[in-house]
Amino acid sequence: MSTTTTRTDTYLQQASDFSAHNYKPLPVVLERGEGCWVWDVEGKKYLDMLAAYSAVNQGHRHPRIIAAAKAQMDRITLTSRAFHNDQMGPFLERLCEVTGFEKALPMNTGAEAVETAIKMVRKWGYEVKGVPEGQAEIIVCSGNFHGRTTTIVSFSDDDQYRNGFGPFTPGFRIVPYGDAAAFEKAITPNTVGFLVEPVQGEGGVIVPVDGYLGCTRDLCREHGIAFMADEIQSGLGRTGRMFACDWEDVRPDVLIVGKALGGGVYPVSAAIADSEFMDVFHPGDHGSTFGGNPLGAAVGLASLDVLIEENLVEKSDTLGQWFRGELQKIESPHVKEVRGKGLMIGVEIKAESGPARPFCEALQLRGILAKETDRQVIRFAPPLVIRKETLEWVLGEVAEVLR
Ligand code: IF1
Repeated sequence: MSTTTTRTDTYLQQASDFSAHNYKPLPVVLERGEGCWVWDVEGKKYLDMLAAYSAVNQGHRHPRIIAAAKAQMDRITLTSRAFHNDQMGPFLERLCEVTGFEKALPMNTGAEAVETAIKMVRKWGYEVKGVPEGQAEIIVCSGNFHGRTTTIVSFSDDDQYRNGFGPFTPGFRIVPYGDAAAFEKAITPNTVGFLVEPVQGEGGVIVPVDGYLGCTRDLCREHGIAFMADEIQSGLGRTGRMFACDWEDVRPDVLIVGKALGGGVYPVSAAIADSEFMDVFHPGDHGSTFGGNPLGAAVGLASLDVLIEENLVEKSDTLGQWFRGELQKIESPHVKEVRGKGLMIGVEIKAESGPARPFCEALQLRGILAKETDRQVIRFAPPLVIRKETLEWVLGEVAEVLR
């Protein structure tokens, strides 16, 4: 029997032949995106309920962000920091204005911004706090995900992220997420920082008990420890506030942003802090070829403008509350819990019902792209521009799949 080879098959084979197998993507090959929708090479339309892990909060190819990118491409795209460019200053001023901090150090990927924050806080520990050289400790949480560099996976407690990548960077202590008493017990005179996701993404959309951020923030102030919020995924409107820390009115000492800062168009990230921390960096201490480049800066500025002028934070809050409530009403023998904040939502599948992956595959057949996280959790994190009518359709499909 002749089997026709589809375009999808051709692309899957090519990816398998020539790419490292460091992912197991759903077998769908996308070629176009607009707003919340993407199309595969067979012409099939899908609703994107992942938004590239919250890097596409403004929707695919937002016209204003694309226009900013195209316009900048016709001027200058990369100078390196050996020279100044006319886009970085306006972008960083806007970023500081939106976040309420004095200075920002621009990088590209989230991991680079996390590494920047670690280096900043360690050096602050030695030069300002007076911790003995080489003794700085940073407390992190179980179930953390902060990136994939060897230093960052050094403090992961997920074996898959660490296996085979040693030797690891010392100077990190892991405490249970959400447990302020455990955090306090882990503090030593050499503790310089606490690195935490205000809502854990990859850990399975874990929202800490109310007051956790405020309590640990106070303990940090009491002990002269830098509270470092990794808002790379939870930030920029994802949880229904500009930053997830805002839910507890917590102002971190160091704010780490990425993903949606690049509007789904270009990698833009930053470590943001007041001068007390930022001024430990002197020329030549730290940098990156692309960090602060004019194209990324123009895109970053447009990404922030769209987020604010289209009121996407408010939309995430109201739509997310409604959507979560509706998901909770679905009668299903498989659902253990629906949790999240804003449009950062996880539907935990009971262990006896097997992993979340088959449910994501069933959703794919119905034209919905969602990705499991932490094996048991279906993550729903659509672009924040999604319309309520679209989510009403999603609810019908999800209800059938979950039943
Ligand atoms: C992958 C996870 C999500 C992040 C937080 C830093 C970073 C991320 C809170 C690093 C990146 C991405 C990375 C991507 C899949 C995705 C992910 F599953 F890995 F954990 F979203 F939950 N802090 N998360 O979520 O930013 O260097 O990637 O720009 O590595 O598989 P990055």
